[in-house]
Amino acid sequence: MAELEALEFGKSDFVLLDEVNMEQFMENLKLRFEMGRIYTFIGEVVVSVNPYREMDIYGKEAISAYRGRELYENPPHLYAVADAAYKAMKRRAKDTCIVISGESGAGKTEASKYIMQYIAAITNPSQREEVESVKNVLLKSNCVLEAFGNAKTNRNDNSSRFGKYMDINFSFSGDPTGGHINNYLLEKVRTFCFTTGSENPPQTLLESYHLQGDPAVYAYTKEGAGSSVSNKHSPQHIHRNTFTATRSPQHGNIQFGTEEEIVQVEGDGEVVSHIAELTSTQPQQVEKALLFRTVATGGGDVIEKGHSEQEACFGREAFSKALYERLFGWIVGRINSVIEVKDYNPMLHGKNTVIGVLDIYGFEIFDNNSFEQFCINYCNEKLQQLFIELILRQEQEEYEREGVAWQHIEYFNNQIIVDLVEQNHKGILSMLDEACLSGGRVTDTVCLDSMSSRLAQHPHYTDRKLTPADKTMEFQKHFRIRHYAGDVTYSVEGFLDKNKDLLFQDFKRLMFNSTNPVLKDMWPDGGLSITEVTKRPQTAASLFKNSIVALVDKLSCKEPYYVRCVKPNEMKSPVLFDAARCQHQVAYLGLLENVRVRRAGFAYRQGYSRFLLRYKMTCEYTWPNHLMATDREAVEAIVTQHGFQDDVAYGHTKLFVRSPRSLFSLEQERAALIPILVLFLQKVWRGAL
Ligand code: AOV
Ligand code: MG
Repeated sequence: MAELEALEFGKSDFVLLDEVNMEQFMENLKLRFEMGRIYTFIGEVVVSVNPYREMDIYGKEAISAYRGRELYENPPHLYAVADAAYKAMKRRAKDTCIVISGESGAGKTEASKYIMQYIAAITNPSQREEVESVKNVLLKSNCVLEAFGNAKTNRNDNSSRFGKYMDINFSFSGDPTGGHINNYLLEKVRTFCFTTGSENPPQTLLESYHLQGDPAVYAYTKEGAGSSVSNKHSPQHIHRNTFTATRSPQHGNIQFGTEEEIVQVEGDGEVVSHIAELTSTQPQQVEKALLFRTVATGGGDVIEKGHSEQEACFGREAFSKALYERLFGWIVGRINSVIEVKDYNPMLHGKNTVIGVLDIYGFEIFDNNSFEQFCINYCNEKLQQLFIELILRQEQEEYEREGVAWQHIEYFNNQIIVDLVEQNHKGILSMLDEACLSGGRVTDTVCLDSMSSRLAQHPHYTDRKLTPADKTMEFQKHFRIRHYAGDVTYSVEGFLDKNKDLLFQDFKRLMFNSTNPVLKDMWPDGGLSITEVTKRPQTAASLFKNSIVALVDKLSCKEPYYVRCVKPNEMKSPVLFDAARCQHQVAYLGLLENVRVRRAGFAYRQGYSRFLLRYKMTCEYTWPNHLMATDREAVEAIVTQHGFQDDVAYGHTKLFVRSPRSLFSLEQERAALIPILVLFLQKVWRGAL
């Protein structure tokens, strides 16, 4: 079947290209996109090009065509990868993960949803109620999370503004028993840099929140007013706007003024009392939290210090962001508490295995790149490192270790950029933290100057001031990193504040004292007194780094499957294949190297004894036991009997098989033999033989 595909729609696996070079790769990718074949394999990796139109390839028929089949039996599809990950998990009791990568708008989130749908569709054939309910929550949680965590950006109408890693737990019988969601770096700055669409929630709902339907009335939403979002995702957008309209805009409309050197909230107090009502707190307490902060003096006294106007504005914004972040975290926590595996007993239920699905924001280059883009792009560097680690390097190293003839393939190792960002003491993150912890004196530009002098020699770092042409005032606040995916110029403005991520304890206490138990629940740290609060809370960057390092650790102990998403054009067009843009992505995703490694390499490998255990029944010399000197010789006998001796290499401990088709024929023969064998054994047991 795959061969037929290849004739009509280009090569279904890039490994089958006549020659591995960029030209042929791109020609094949373009041809397939134009023929509506959006998926192509590189071995077990699926390359996906966003079709920007509805495709009739995800229905029930497709699901049953891929179910339980080998990767090469069907045309390339997300379902093939999902099935492979599922099979490995079920047959070999392996934890697996599916890593979906690609830039913003390339189709990662859509892919993750199809994968989840597939897994849901092929499990629990007996429709057991408790399994169905877990599946339901897993599938539907997406909609809730998107409603609160997605936004329209200039690159994607429905862009995920948070990273998501979902573990799905499976029972011994292969049915989902629960799961866990980790979310990463929610972009909370959008609570007041609002660029989303303008659909309105129902009027009655708005009124209950003391809101007007027109976003232009609110400081936090007026920027986005008038922009429209395509209706395709309407329900989600309504949820989203319900949220953004309910909490943040009120805050934005609080203005501060100074009278006789005392900072006050302007106006008649109406907005403050609305906020108090919505958060189930007292207006006086809201006002106090907005205008004062409690500080511990050196002598151990606790005093209240009035804010300057600027500090009050800063506090207000930090409070809006924190409300949003905590609400999002609370929602994720609620979902987790419903789907967490309960009453798990390994003795009773067997090994609990996991499939992880990672959908995390893609590499981002905007017109103005700030701290958020810096973190997102760092995360993508880490994932690329994992890809190199797992697919490219391990592969090469294994051939060398096993003594199998092998031609070394050159690839760009981005470790140097990862180090530039995260190395202790010497990396950018450490320098940012240093600046944040050194008190209020260090400004963004001072920090940039220090960074630039320390990193002047680094091949992937440029201080824009160094380029004579850029010596304008504006560029004095920028630095540039040569990422594996391209150059990105970051504006350092706001880096330190965003990294400190400071929220005055007074706001936490305010919310902790809310009479609404749900809100109170979101702010447990509000119960601490000012003297108990740690002096040096972790910075946003170090928290993020730790979470990404933990994520990479989690992924690296699982068997990985990859979906590499490509965005065909910037216009969201279903017909335009922007060759230059695509080629750039193919290059930085390392797809060509991936093909080379794959082609030079072997699709399948197995230790001799395990191979023997699985296939010895297919050969007269090895069944039921072989009499040869070593397992390796026995394996040679199987391979020779099946006639694919030219398709293999013998390593020190493992057999390497070049083409999966050889193995496939072996699998088929084994599958055909099993029923005969079972009959035979039954007869033996019954004493008939
Ligand atoms: P992303 O997750 O990779 O971006 P999405 O998965 O949100 O990108 O895809 C962007 C848009 O492309 C979707 O809203 C769909 O309109 C369209 N699209 C993607 N994949 C398909 C598909 N298989 N079939 C039909 N349409 C598709 V970001 O979240 O911005 O990095 O942070
Ligand atoms: Mg997304």
